[in-house]
Amino acid sequence: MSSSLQQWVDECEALTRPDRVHWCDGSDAEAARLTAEMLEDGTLHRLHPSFPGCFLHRSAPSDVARTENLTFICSRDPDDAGPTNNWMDPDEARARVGELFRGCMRGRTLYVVPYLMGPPDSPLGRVGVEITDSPYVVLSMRIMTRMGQVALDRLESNGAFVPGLHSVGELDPDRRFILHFPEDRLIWSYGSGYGGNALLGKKCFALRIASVLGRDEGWLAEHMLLMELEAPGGDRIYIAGAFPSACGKTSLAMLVSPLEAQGLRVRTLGDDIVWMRVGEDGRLWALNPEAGFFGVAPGTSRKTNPNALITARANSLYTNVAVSPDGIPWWEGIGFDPPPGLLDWQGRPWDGRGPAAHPNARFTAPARQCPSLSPAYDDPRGVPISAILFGGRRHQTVPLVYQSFDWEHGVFVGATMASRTTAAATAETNVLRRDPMAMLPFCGYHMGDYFRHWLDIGRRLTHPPLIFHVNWFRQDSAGRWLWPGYGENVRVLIWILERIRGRARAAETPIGWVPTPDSLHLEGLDMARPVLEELLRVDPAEWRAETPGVEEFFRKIGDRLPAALWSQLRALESRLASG
Ligand code: GTP
Ligand code: SPV
Ligand code: MN
Repeated sequence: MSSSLQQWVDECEALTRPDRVHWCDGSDAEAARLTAEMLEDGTLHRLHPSFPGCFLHRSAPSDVARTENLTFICSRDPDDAGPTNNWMDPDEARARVGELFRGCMRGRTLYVVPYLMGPPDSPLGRVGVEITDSPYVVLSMRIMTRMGQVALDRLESNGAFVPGLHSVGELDPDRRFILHFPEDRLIWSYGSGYGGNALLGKKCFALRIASVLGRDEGWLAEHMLLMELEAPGGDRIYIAGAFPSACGKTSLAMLVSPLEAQGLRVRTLGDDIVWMRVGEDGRLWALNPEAGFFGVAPGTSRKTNPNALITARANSLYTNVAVSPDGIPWWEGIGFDPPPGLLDWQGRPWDGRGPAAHPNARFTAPARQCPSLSPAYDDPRGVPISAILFGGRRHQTVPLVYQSFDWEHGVFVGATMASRTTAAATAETNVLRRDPMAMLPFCGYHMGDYFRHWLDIGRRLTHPPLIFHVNWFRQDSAGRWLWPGYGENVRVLIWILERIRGRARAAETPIGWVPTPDSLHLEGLDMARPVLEELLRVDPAEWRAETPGVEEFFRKIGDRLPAALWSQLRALESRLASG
């Protein structure tokens, strides 16, 4: 084992004073032992035998989502964190939060969790080591990453790893900090046991720290799904898509195509994080560094996402869902009535008022169990990307789909996207905010530099993916969805495929290329023509009302915003003025 790893573990042990230290090997026996202990002490609860190997976990009620206000980038220079991140001086952070870690594991076990992000043998793969006092985190990391011996083996070869120190502390939001030290590639997380705050391989490493690595080394770490679209005849293309938290990545990645009989099929590679590099062939290559899905439960049903239900039917954790007295998980939008005697997400008899499951209740399930998993999922090279999608929850203004004019305009589209906030984070929900590339909470450095990095990557691509914006969430004046969504989204993917092939018709508008009504494959879908026209409508007046918000956001980014994006804004304004 690497001596620097042993040294860091010793330091953490001296700081946190655990009663025991356990090095995790990721074995079945280890998982069985931890599970038994957690059943014993009430951290986990058994579920119905028809969910073999599945358990329920209930969080502290004040610890059910990411806490963006308590998440910090601790770069030496505050300017490197940029105006969209919280910043804390690294020395101050070490002193303040070091005090919280001091002795915090007394009476507890310190688990050393080595994990690999990316397929074994992939040049893009990276090792992380999380130290945690939460056995729930250990079990979750075992699902979400390639954990244990496989990571230690990889560590042997070059010794480099991203260290992350985590303690649940007192689970007190007033004593909670999610800290990233980009210069040291180090993560400190104190006071939360919730996924994105506590499973350090995910948002902390694979996005915030990895985005910095990508900036320095010339690649991209993105908050994206990764999917394969198979066309009649067997041709396959790969698509990556960035939608903000709880805006449909898992659902799109696991989509069951209503047109399978016609040879149109979707396969899943990833649902949350993508690492992308420029290949020697001038294409953009992508892989999913994770090994599991930490998916939103509410809204998941046999109709909306059957593959997710199958994936999470065994060997999975359910967090903050409701359960029937005999241990059947239940949540809003699951597609059947609440069983009698339902217990809500806090374990209380549900009185029918308020949600039974927490709106951000989640399942943690192994990717291997996904029926639609693509054979390319753990290809060490990754897959070549033909299209990038940006999207969010937009009730008005934004059409079902449009194509950017080119890479630079596509970067502008991603940089200026906005979405309504969701229960995935603790702040107010359903308010519209700019969330560039769905990375607002996850970019580990200055957002202006991040946009420049995207533009630089584009210059290195001789065969860049086409860039699109999608919006499944447009509403009519009564607040009803205009588009059926879910499986039917494949119809938009078909249009995208045909655009890549140079076949589908499109109308040029001030914001980009929009499908002509007859260019969408809508056979078998009962959609009235006026609804379709409303879905595809681009109203210059509405878009003119949109640009001041973009300008305000660009001013906030400040002088590190690439001039090319200002030019894009001015060009859009002038197209809208004449439109
Ligand atoms: P994170 O894991 O937080 O990053 O979320 P995600 O982007 O993977 O979102 P997910 O697919 O889990 O969807 C979140 C919510 O949006 C669920 O309640 C879904 O049912 C709902 N949703 C997903 N796709 C659609 C769609 O096409 N139309 C509508 N109306 N809702 C959707
Ligand atoms: C998100 O919030 O975007 C998630 C869930 O994917 S978490 O891993 O908790 O960040
Ligand atoms: Mn996410």
